[in-house]
Amino acid sequence: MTFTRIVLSGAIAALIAAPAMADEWRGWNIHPEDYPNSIALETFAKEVADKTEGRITPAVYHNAVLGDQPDAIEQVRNGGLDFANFNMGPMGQIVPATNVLSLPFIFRDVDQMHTVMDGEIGQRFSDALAAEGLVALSWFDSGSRSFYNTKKPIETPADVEGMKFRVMNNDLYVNMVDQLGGNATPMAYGEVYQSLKTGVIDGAENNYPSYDSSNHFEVAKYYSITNHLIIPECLCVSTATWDGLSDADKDIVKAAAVAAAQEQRTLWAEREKVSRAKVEAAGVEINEVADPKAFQDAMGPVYEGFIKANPDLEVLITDIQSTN
Ligand code: GTR
Repeated sequence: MTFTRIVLSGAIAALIAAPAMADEWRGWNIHPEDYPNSIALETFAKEVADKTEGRITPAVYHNAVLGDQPDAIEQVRNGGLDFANFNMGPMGQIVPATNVLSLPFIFRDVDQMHTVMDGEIGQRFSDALAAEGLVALSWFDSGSRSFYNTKKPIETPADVEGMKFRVMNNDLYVNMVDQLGGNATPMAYGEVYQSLKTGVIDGAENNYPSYDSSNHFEVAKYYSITNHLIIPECLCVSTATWDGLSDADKDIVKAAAVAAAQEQRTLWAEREKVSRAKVEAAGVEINEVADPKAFQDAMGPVYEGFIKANPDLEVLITDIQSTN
């Protein structure tokens, strides 16, 4: 046997013996490990690893350790990260159609949001995301968002006047707070606690689970139920990652994402109650606003400005509004 033949047969034997290299996926998550979204992402990861028999091993990085949300969206788009759970709020700056989901009071309630997102209209948003490098495989619940602050209960739009609120990174939210007479500061989620504590801002807005898990309730003790935003969240995979999958693996990944969303929605409903009870027990003052319609009426100019700037998106608004 010549030297070349010995080396070659050795190399072939090593190849046969070595298990196929696993495809290690990196996933971004903003929330801590015990949050409903985090638990569902872990279920997704486990399901994909199990069903592909370890050929794909997704790992979830919690607590935004891989960067803040706008950066992470870019990373998933360019294939630097493989998957993530994104809120559609910051997505609007990149995929304009998704701004429709950030219009205040666009959905009547969370059930209507799910009907819309799980149906044909949701597919239109998925198509818009796909054109920008993001494959939305399923939709998570994010409840509804209300204002909270360090100063006083908000009863009417006039109470917002002169107050400084943190908003997510999207011009629509700046306009929303402007129309109520307040000042809006776009800021990364991770900076809000300290900014509330030091008085850089007076308040922010979010759902109960995030208000709780971010500990904002410790420093901003007035939570006023405005329910002004109901924003869906996606479980998104990078198009670069998705395109590299066989059809059979696409089916596995899609099914795992749908199952994860089902789990997330169940956990979410429970967590909303738990978080509300927790913040109340910690001394948070929760109030229903006196006239919810007054807040809704104040949003007229937000809609008018949006439709003027995006006439092609008006049909999405009317289609959502006419969905039961
Ligand atoms: C949460 C949402 C996060 C993030 C955060 C924020 O409700 O789940 O993705 O958008 O709000 O306010 O930045």
